[in-house]
Amino acid sequence: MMIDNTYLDVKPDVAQALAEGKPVVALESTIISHGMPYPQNVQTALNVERIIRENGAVPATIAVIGGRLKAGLTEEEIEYFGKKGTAIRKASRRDLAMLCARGEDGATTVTTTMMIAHMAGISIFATGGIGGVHRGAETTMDISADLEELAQTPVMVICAGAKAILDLGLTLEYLETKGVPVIGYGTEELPAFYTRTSGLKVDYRVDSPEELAAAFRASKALGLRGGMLVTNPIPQEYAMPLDTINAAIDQALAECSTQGIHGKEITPFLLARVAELTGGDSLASNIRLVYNNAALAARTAAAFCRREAAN
Ligand code: PSU
Ligand code: MN
Repeated sequence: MMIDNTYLDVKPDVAQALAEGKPVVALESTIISHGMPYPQNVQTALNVERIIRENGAVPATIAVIGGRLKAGLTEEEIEYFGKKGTAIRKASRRDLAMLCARGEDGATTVTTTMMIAHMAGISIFATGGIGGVHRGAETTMDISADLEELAQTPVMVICAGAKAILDLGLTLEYLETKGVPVIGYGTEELPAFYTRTSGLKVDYRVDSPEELAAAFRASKALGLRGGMLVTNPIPQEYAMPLDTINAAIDQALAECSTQGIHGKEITPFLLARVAELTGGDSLASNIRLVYNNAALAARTAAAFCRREAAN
């Protein structure tokens, strides 16, 4: 499982858990540096790690520090990422080799977190939302590298769906083309991050961590290359009113185009604007859904380890 990688540093507690066949959950760092303001980002990242431990798994927050691919960060490193924020380069697949060669820092997106998790031998990854096909992609070709990574890297990504800043229908079409199963946890509908519903159907509904583990085990046993996308709806009590969130998204999208924002800046810009326009409410919802995903990921990782041990 573990591959020889001179650029990879697996944190000792993570390495030990992996060696003993114990559950580990990967976490991304772009959500810390680019997805939330300081100090809530650091507080959230540390709470997520605690929740994962409470649910029986070892957390491995993933990042690039000084050109090293880190599978597992210390508290100090999480604090460093949270403070430095958007001054850290958002690192996608295309950035990894340059960062390693130059000894630089990078905040890992869903794409690079999946890559580094896989290099370290970690199968389950929890986050908030994934990137996808942007609205207007038929002319801009703005499609997140996250979708390509899901197509080629065997890691299960547990998220709360994708934000409606994206074209969710096209995102599902793209995932279908790429052979990525989209699973609803306790739901038949694709959740849209702040809301539990989107009006779009997922491929499968699953109701327990054991079922998720069984599906992922089958995917691996079949030698399928890609990942699986689990969409876990935000708990009802933290969901946002649809009108509020849609109004903020429409305004953020309009500003994005009038200000000529492009490339990898688009997603962080939209996320930050939606958060500002909805006041603290969307940040509070965002934090809660990440906690919810972390708990499910830890329980799924535990079920996956039990299943691997039985085989
Ligand atoms: N969507 C969110 N929150 C996030 C991101 C997306 O709701 O924090 C981040 C993730 O790191 C994701 C990345 O992998 O943005 C996608 O960026 P892009 O659209 O540039 O591929
Ligand atoms: Mn993009």
